[in-house]
Amino acid sequence: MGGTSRAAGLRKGSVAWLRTAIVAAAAMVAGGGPAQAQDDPGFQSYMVQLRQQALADGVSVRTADAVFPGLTLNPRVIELDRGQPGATNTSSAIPAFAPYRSQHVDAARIARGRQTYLAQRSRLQRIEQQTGVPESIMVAIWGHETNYGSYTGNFDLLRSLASLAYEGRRRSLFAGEFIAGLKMLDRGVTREQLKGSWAGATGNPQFLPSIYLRLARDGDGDGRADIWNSPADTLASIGNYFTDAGWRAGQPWGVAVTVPAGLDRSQVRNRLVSPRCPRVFERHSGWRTIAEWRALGVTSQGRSLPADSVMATLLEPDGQGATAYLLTSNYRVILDYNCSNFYALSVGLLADAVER
Ligand SMILES: [Ca+2]
Repeated sequence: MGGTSRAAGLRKGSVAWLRTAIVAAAAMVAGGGPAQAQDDPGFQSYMVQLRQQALADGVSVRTADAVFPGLTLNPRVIELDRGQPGATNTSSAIPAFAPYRSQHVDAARIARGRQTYLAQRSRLQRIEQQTGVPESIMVAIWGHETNYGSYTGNFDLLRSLASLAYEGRRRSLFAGEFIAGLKMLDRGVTREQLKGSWAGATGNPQFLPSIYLRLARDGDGDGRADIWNSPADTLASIGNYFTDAGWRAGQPWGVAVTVPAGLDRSQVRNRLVSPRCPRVFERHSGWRTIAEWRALGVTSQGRSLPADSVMATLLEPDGQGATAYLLTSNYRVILDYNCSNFYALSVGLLADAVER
């Protein structure tokens, strides 16, 4: 996130000039010579195929005609995608959570979160009443995704998604997101608004286009779900995402706990392999009720534990002897938003700090 697309800043000129400028910029990024300045021929022939696919899926000819001419490969996006952890299996060592926490749940982000919380209070209360999603969780998601809207990404979203689809590592995912992006234009979103991270997430909540189409909501009643400029629409959309993903009202995301030194971890080991992001879930214990955890000697570090019957897993992100967390099914909802334990823990801890 936070990268800049050369294409984005050049969008206002004539099509011919624009195309020349983009191709030149792309060639500079790629470090290529004049041969590459004609753009990648494989990409252009894939665009012919993608256009057919988009039209067959109901995208209007008008939108297709506005987007496809001039669409070029963005080599920078491919480079960033190949640099992703998981793209190539490198180190399997898991870093400690504590340094990540102090960097991502820092005083500035907490202070800004409190300001946002106070400024949006009446709106947040209304959404919490409707959805059961805590006000502080919605604020913390906004804070983590885009630092409360201060950086939402400058990549031309359709160019990024087309490039990722062409690259092919996850073609059906990105081709689908590209087509969903075209449908956003059909719904009245402007091409100027369609900017975001290199990986195709856009707006304050960093929604992928398919998520926008399915879950973005109009929170201020003007008939549009403007997740780029409207705090009301942003928060209503995040609340709706969490409701859809199964947030249970009245339960916390989790609680910081102390684990007794003698706890036999093999006894609470998780024996299931998650089909979805298994490396994230394999770090969790099996499910036990809060009453069972209590009986095993696990104690809260401050906040009260959920009711005895609530199910929770144990995560020890900094290893044995350090602060651990009992996590409810609501933690899984945060993981649904972004499948990383460090991300989800930080969202929960930021939310706790904001409402304290
Ligand atoms: Ca609106």
